[in-house]
Amino acid sequence: MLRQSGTFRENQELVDRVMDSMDLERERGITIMAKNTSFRYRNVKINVVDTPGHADFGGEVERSLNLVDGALLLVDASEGPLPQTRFVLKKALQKKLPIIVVVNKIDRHDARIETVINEIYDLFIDLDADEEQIDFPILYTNAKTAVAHTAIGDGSENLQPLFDTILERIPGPEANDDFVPQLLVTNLGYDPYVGQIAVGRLSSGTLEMNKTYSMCGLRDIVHGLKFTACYTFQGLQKIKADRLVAGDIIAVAGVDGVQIGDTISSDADPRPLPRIRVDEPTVSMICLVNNSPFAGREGTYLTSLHIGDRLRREVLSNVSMKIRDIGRTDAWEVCGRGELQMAILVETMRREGYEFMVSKPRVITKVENGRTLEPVETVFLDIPEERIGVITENLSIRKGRMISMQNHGHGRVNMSFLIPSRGLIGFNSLFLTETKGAGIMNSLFEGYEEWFGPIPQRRNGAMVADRAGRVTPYASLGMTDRGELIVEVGTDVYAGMIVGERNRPDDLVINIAREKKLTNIRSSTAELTVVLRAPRLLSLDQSIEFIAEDELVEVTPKSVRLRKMELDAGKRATARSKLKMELLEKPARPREAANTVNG
Ligand SMILES: Nc1nc2c(ncn2[C@@H]2O[C@H](COP(=O)(O)OP(=O)(O)OP(=O)(O)O)[C@@H](O)[C@H]2O)c(=O)[nH]1
Ligand SMILES: [Mg+2]
Repeated sequence: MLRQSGTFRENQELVDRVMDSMDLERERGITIMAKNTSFRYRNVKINVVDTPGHADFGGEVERSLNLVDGALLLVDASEGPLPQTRFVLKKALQKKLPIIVVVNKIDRHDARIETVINEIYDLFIDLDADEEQIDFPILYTNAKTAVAHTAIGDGSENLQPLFDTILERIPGPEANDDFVPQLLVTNLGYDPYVGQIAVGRLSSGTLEMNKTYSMCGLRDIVHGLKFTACYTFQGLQKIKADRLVAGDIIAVAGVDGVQIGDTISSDADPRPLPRIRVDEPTVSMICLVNNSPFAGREGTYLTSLHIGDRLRREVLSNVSMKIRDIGRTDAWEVCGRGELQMAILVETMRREGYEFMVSKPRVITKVENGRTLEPVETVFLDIPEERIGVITENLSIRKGRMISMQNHGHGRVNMSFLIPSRGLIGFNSLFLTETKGAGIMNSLFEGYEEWFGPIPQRRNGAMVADRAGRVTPYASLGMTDRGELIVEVGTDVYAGMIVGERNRPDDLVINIAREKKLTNIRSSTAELTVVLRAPRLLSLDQSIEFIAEDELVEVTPKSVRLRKMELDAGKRATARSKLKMELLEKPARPREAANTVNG
């Protein structure tokens, strides 16, 4: 769209996936943060907000809906609508936004356009769309070659049909320059020259440099505000402007302490808009200052001051995340919408030079009328037929109830389960193993239901180093039939660090730094032929999934290590037997006010 609308000069090189500008987005191939851009078509300025598709980032999508007057619903021509399509469409329909359906990837050989369109109609009906909304236009696109069709095979060679449909179907903003200015702050950004910037849509009125305004916060209104810079968006850049007009997506700098949801308005007659509401976080984890024996070796920022500041900064720009004070100076509870969102934050901080530790994510429960409630999700699976048994068994151990099963007769089955979110924590890697990578899983938050009862944790125990040292080939070989190592030969370990997954329940404390005793007898040829199996090195996401309640992931810019919370094996043994009883039998007592219980 940017290229064909002439936003870029002919000779200017435009990289692919230009909106996914964060390193992590490019590496993972997903959009994480909503971003906006604009282009001109037939002399109309069109602002575009690109939103993430993954369910964990629903907060971004919800918030972005405040910026726009219509939505393009992108559906894959072979996958059809996904669970998260339902989530975002529901939110868009509630806002009464006109929808344009875009069936993309029509070039795929497994495209099944007609069926997909029927599925989209079903989805609209299911979500109680009104008649006008159901009367959506459909475009067929190949985003790779940048071609849109109003009808398949209509000979179109560019995106003009899409541009025209946008102008035709999506009304311009109903905004009046003469009214009192109202800017609902929807996003926060940071500019190295001007500092914090507030981004949003100016619903009405104008904003100008050198005039004074007010900021309507959660509790009070601050008067006498002056901007240090005003911007509009053009292509991928912010352009300085002296005057901002109603209806446009804009940014202003110089508003100290501004938060998402605040309204910037007239100084004399402040009129706050309703604050942005997003669904509550469902998952939390504890983030701690690193106190491992290796602390401080690899990170730049490690103190509780650094980490606390960084976490508070995250909450300012990420509405679906919250930080709770847990009455300690070296630990915080980070609450968010899912495991992936948590892992992304940890990875981002690590790249910025932070060093810290995190606990296993757990669900946030509520207490209502004396009953403990927990978040539940529907999980949608598409798996090979022969894996039905093992997947069903694993999900029912995790308290999943099957809702539907469809066998289409070509060796694959679609199933859905209602399951407590708790049961899905750490399920992803097991699912990938059990389906040998041939399964597709999607989940969708449904709401809160009564506590489902105990769910067993990781089946196997950990292999834990009993002393500091360096992993030797000899000791590694000796562990071959005890389980699987997760550290390479030559890795430095400390006492209490996890070096492998045992093939039986309960932890095994081992000396992984053992050297072979020198003897004057030559080793037998049989011994020489034993090959050391490569360790299973865990990614950050896998490490977070792997750890149990009494374990931590130690994260530094260079390493990811797993450890027991209690490094002393003797103390662990006593604590463990006590904790196990409490955790498995019943949900622990909710902490006062915080409404959180141990999973
Ligand atoms: N064959 C084909 N591939 C496409 C088409 N459009 C996009 N793709 C590919 O699909 C993949 C995903 O594209 P993205 O643009 O990241 O998809 P997205 O919807 O933004 O994904 P999220 O932001 O993570 O929700 C990329 O590898 C694209 O090259 C198309 O029309 N045809
Ligand atoms: Mg994207």
